[in-house]
Amino acid sequence: MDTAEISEANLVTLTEDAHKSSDDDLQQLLQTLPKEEGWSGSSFYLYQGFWCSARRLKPVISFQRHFPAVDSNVIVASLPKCGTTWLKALTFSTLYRNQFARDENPLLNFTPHQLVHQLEYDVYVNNPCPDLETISIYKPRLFATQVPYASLPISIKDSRCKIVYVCRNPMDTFISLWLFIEKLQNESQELVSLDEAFEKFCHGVCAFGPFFDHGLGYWKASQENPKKILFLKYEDLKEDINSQLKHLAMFLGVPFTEDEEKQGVVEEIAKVCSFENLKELDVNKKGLFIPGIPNESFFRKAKVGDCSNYLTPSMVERLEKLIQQKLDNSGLTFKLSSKTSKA
Ligand code: PAP
Repeated sequence: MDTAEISEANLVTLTEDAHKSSDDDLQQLLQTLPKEEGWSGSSFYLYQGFWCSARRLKPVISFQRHFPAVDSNVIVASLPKCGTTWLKALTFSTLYRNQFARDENPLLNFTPHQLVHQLEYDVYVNNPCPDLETISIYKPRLFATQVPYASLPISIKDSRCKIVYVCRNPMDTFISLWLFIEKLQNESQELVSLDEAFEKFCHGVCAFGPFFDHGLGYWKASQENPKKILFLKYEDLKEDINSQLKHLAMFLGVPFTEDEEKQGVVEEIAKVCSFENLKELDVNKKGLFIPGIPNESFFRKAKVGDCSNYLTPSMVERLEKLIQQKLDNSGLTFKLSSKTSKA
């Protein structure tokens, strides 16, 4: 059975199952799901067509079931290692720029992940119905998710809330993810080899993957509803952050005024959110995101094309073929260093 078939079959029974979130129900549900070994010893389960660890599934289901999206909400969406940290910083700084003094951006003292909460991690992890009022003091409320478009809560799709998605070329995403997991590996975990991880990635087995399904889900939705979903690419942000920021502000309904542009507000936001700035801030150099994951692990090299230092020519060829196959006629393309990969 391929991923699509499994997904179809699961959707019917699992939406019902999603209404039960006790641990017993979760265990029962897990037994019905296709299972694969993950990259570092724990298993991934195929839930509604995407791969998810058992630990993550419970908050995902609570999020699906209980998140009460309202029209003013903004959701930042991504796959791990596609630019989540950067997009959180950019969206936060753009959306709330009139709520703090220009030289007092909260990013100077808090990590992007502390300022923009991840729905299926910190928001729903301990409580199926958290009080969202107390989670963020800023309005309109801004949250983040890695759940694929097809599996987002109905309230997000039915309301007029906006989604900003960031995608990254799969080669750099794979290497960034691999190096992140490798660095955090501890003795109790069994990390697969780079070759094995690559096989898994190509078969779609990575957190919230398959990679291509995730990107294409948001891509198609953004094509159908461009006022609701803005699709950004990491490589474009790297290439011209100022115009991407203006685009983002316009999409969010808070365009930069002429005065702001003259005063250099766009450049200021780009600079505060830049890799070079964030990486050197004490708040990002010290402390833990969650136990076992230091804040500094979200800042590595931030280079487009760094994958070429790790992937063999045959791996590159295989991914290029996959890109062609998966993105065929979709209109979605990726920049892999200087060249653009077209479907
Ligand atoms: P997450 O999904 O687990 O939160 P995410 O932020 O998407 O991680 O990915 C981290 C990548 O973004 C790292 O890429 P690298 O491994 O290729 O270096 C990290 O360096 C990069 N990154 C983090 N912050 C920024 C930033 N401000 N600008 C550009 N890239 C960044």
